Amino acid sequence: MAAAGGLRGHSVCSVTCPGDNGAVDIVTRGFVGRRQGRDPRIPPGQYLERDFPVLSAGPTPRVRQEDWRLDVSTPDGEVTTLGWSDLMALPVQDLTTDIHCVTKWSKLDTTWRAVSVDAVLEAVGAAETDAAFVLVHAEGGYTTNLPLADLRDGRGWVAVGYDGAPLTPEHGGPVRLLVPHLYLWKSAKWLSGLELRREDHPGFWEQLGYHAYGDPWREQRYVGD
Ligand SMILES: Nc1nc2c(c(=O)[nH]1)N[C@H]1C(S)=C(S)[C@@H](COP(=O)(O)O)O[C@H]1N2
Ligand SMILES: [Mo]
Repeated sequence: MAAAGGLRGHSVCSVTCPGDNGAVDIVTRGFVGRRQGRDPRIPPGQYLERDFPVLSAGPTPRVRQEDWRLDVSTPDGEVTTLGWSDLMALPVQDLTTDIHCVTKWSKLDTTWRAVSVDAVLEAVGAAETDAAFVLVHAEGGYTTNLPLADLRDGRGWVAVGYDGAPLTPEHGGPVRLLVPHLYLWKSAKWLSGLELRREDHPGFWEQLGYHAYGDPWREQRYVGD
């Protein structure tokens, strides 16, 4: 079940993350902070990142657009599969949003091309369901869980482009999930399945002690936060 390979980019955050240095924090708050201001879009404990770091718990799968498949399954075990051309037949939208990684970087105003999860659920006839949770599956075995409600109403996206170009393999191309209001580990790269479930089931990082929900504004990094 676990994704293969080491935990690249996910050594213990409290030791290795910039922005986690108490001394720097104090200086920022007490002196620099008041003059420079702090962007209110950056959640507590996060720092502003201008690059786009790659964080993958394993090797990068190479999936061609024409080979990409998304299996959407219902709690009763009905599976509907979408391919690339099915996805492209749905409304593709441009969106700008902020993203927040639990390793403490946040990136503002990132631009994506994506289909809403609403449109995907509609297309596979799963919009009406008694499922309350989703276990998201990715090529390579990565999984992550979240309430279905958090993917609805334009809050969850099936992304195919980033910054004016097709999504690169490193960032989850050809297709990744994007759930900007939760920590970015919920945004599964190389999306391969949406398993609609009545009960919650912890995914890869969630089984390793990360928070079941992961709201950056409430700093829900680990179980118990
Ligand atoms: N399939 C898969 N999706 C994944 C991951 C992963 O290891 N495998 N890492 C997650 C984590 S922890 C983060 S922070 C983001 C990183 O996305 P990026 O590499 O595009 O910055 O992807 C998330 N989605
Ligand atoms: Mo992450």
